[in-house]
Amino acid sequence: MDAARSVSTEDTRVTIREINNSGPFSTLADDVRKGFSRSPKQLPPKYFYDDRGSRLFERICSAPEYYPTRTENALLEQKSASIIAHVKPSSILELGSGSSRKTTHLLNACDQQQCYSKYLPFDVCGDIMVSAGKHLTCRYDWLEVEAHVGDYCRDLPALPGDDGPRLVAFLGGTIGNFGEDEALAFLRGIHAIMRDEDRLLIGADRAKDTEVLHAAYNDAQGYTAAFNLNILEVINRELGAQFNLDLFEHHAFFNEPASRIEMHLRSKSDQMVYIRDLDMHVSFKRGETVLTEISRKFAPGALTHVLDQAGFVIERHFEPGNNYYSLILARPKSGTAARYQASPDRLAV
Ligand code: AVJ
Repeated sequence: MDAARSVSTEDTRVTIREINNSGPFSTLADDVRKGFSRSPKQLPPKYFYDDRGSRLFERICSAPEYYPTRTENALLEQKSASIIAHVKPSSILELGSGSSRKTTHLLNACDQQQCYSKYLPFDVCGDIMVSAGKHLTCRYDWLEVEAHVGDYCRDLPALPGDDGPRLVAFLGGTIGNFGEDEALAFLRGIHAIMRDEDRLLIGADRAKDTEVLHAAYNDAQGYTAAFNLNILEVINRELGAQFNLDLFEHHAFFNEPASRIEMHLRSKSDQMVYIRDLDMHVSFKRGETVLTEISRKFAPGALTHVLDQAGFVIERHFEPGNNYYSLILARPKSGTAARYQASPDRLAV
């Protein structure tokens, strides 16, 4: 069953395929009901990113305390030429492409090396990919953009294959927002759509001084706090809830034993909140917190381990002088990539 729908755009070099266009909030009701029924309460971080949340996230990325974006960007700027020369991709598939800003380093390298790859952004929001795609086709006269709308945790199997090597990019350090099992399952899902000559390019944040980490998630301008609180605004709007944002506060800290940042929303008082569309009353004790995001900070060995478990070997590992961040190029372990190449009887896995 191929439910994908192709939508035409004015720009003939930007096409968009809707694998799943139910939008970012189609699972919100279920997730909110479940998350508020748990103890401790919890919400999935993917709901931060409505229009306002996405703008706040952009602010976070340029805040002086938030080093990951800058660091990854510098690594991509320096290493894209060698990555493209090595992989010679016929297509670049980017999971969670957003504004595609990070991708320009890879595309610049393609341009310089006359490696005319197709670009396949994959995200929940089609509009952003179309406007980013138009921008990119203006900049690169050879570029074709085939945007895919869907949920990259679920819809990867519906992606089209490719004849040449594919570079699958998962940047920004988002792998850190998954728990251990989730991260492994996600990487295995990527592995399942890769062939031997394909490569995974993944960015991950590293463990470092607590003060540096703390500052990155508690920026002085308060962008991270506003970003965190915005998830309540999303629930108010999408589910007719009555959260008063003044009665919650941002709380982010480094959980050192678990090597992860935890972002919470902390209730400033005893309160009861009604969520109309769920017909649900949720009570909060003063000081009680809702976990809204984990952001794991990896040791190099932990990255090698999870990639190994998912069927990858690290081919190149780029890091800055301060070891703040890892940009990793990995390939499927020999003989483990089955799709397209294997004889049909080997596809039953
Ligand atoms: C870029 C999505 C991985 O975990 O650092 C930034 C999101 N949360 N500040 C991260 C985020 C709070 C971010 N990711």
